[in-house]
Amino acid sequence: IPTYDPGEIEPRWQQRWDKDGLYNSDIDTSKPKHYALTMLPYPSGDLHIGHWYAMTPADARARFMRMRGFNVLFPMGFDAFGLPAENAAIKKNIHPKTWTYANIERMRLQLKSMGGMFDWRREAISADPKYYKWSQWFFTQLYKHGLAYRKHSPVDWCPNCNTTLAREQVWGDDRHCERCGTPVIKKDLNQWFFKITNYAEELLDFSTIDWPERVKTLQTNWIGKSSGASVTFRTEQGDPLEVFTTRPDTLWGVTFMVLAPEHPLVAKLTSATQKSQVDAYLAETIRQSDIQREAADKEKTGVFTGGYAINPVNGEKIPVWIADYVLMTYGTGAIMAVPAHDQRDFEFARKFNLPIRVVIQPAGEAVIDPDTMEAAVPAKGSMVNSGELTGTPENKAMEKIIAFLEAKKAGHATTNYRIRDWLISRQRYWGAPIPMVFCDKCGVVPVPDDQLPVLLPDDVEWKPTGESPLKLHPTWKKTTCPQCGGPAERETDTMDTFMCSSWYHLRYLSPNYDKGPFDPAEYNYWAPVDVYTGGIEHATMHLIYTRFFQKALRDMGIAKGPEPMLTLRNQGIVLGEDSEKMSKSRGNVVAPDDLVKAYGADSVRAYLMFFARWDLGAPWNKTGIDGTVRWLRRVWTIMQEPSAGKSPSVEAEKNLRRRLHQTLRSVTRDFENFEFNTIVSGLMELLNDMQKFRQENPGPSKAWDEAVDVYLRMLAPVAPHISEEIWSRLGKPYSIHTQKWPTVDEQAAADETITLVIQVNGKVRDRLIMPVNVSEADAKAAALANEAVQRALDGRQPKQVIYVPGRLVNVVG
Ligand code: ANZ
Ligand code: ZN
Repeated sequence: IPTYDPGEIEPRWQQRWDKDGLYNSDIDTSKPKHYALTMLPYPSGDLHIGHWYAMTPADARARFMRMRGFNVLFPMGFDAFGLPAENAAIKKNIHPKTWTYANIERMRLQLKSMGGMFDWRREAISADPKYYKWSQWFFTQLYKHGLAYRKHSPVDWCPNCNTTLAREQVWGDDRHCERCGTPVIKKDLNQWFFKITNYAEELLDFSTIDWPERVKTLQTNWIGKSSGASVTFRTEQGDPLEVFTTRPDTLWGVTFMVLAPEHPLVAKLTSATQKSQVDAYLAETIRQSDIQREAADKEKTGVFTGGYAINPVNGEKIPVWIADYVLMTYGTGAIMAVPAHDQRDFEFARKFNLPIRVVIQPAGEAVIDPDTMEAAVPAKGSMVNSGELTGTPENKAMEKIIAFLEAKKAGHATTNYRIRDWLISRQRYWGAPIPMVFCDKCGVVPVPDDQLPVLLPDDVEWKPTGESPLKLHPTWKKTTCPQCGGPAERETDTMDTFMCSSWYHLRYLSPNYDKGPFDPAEYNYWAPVDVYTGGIEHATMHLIYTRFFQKALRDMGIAKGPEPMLTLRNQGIVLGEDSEKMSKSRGNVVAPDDLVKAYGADSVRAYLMFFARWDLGAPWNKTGIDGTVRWLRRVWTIMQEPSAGKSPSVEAEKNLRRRLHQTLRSVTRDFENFEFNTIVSGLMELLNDMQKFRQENPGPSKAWDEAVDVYLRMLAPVAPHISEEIWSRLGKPYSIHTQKWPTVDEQAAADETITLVIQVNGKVRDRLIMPVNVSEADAKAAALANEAVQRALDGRQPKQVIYVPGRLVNVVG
């Protein structure tokens, strides 16, 4: 047997598989389909160990599913638009397109070196015009269906990246840009939005998908549903002042109201004497973010407007304040303050000496004194000090107050969601141009289908003006109106790249199709995605956006079904050896290429599956990989050693088969459950037993041949090259990857048993089948519980129980 040389074996097989189209997946209605998807990489330049950690097990599982008889689609592509390309362009003076496509070339080769079963014919790159034509088409479809709209609105703006940022792209207390760390500022711009809020309720329904609890919780919190009431107060000037409250049953406890500083009624409510104070406060708060303003530990600030509103339940005159802890972006931007029962209102009341009135009394507790209370009282109990509703028990309070408000025409039950519409506009160059045209006569006009794509011009210049290069381009934005033919201007904003990645799984189905975003025949066969794998960090943005997208496509009649991906699983993170996040600046980055060069892709794949629980991740451990390398070398020699010498006994073969089929059973189950580390450790242990068997029984053996065959099939998804090479050297039919996954022989896998004779006072009463390694206590207990024994004892207590290991139990009594 030659020595194991992955450097020779691996590229050779990769070329062969490629040439034979081994991983082409085409429609085949004779087989059940399985669409396995792993999150596509951003072409940042290098595939890092995290990509391998995420993708190797996904690939192994796709291979496993294929061997189990599914027609598997496992595609790959690149999320190719976005800021880093543009930043690189500015820094290094390379065109974003050049930078991006050079990186894609490089990363594609790296991905190929992994030996993945990607069907490269289906590669999709979101920056290709043939791709973004359809991103643009979706945009116009959403617009035509009322799901895209334009609105003048304040946005978070990164002065360094010169772009708007989504809520999720702003981080930390200092509100810095996710990409570059620069503190963000507010800017007012005309922006495009998608109406994701239309789907807030439906997005809370996870009943048709198998997704991790953590993701479902993160999405549920992100959507942030609360049930309560809308209550309309009236200002002294007679304007309706609507508030959202989750506790309308505390309406008698309202002692002041608070408006967000941006609230439209602030100017009108502000009295002449309070004006200068109000103006000063506005100037100071407007810069802050919602996140800063909402922080619970923040010292409360605010000012009195000098205006009043009338409480609709009792006609009381309530002072109206402004304070930054009330957000304009939630509810109605105004609150009724109930300091006795809401902690934020309580702190505000104490700070500004405002009255506190208890209106909910917890059962069995002493009456609370508002003058001495030190925190808001949880509003659990019956209503007190509440006019005609006083005495209403907790379980009736909501129902009664809603009826009361409706009768007075002062309010009604309502639901509020925290989720905001999806801001799509980016004032950047390297993205899909938003396909809209502005005409003086016709207004906003979508670019007609036959004029798509709106191509991104290559000849742009970067000037540090803060403006998008598209805006500065001398001719690009000048166009004619698709409706009247008159002169018009193009939208110069490009789309958030999360738009492109919301539907990439559909583009994979037919990346060259030009009559629609996807070929309906491919869609009808492959959709939806059966298993999606990727990082938990996408729980709220990408994974909500893509679900919204699917629902919108369904409602527009473009796609079918409520969900894009049926099963989702998240991998953990590979940290640096120092347990820190891997990063160039820390110098703790592990480069997969170096590992592949040193050990071969199969060893790297197997080690990545072995060294941590996939869903948890772990710090990288350099020394561990040696064990994996040694294991594969042993596989190489043991599996290929020719048989010669003494053949095994029937007993020895039986034992080998038991171990083999037990391992097959657990490996199969582990693949199903995404438990990849125990697959590799199971195979390692089985190899030890096989080696021992072979040392004792080196001669020809059917059980041994079966073990080699089954072992290689189990190994194939994990280490596709070495298993193919050994398989072919043993003269088995090409390719191992098109072989069937072996079936567990349950009889062979069953634990070995013995038959115990059960006696009472020396007389045989029954026989029991027990595991071969049954303990004395278990054997005795089984005998005593036996019905025949009970009958023979006839109520007598056993005096003694004798156990003869492996043979009998005698009950004396
Ligand atoms: C009176 C009240 C009494 C409230 C009480 C709570 C407890 P969630 O659950 O997050 O939906 N609120 C409403 N709009 C607000 C805004 N724009 N900015 C800040 N706070 C706002 O919170 C809803 C509650 O948060 C509402 O119910 C309101 O205070 C406050 F014992 O009204 B509540
Ligand atoms: Zn026009």
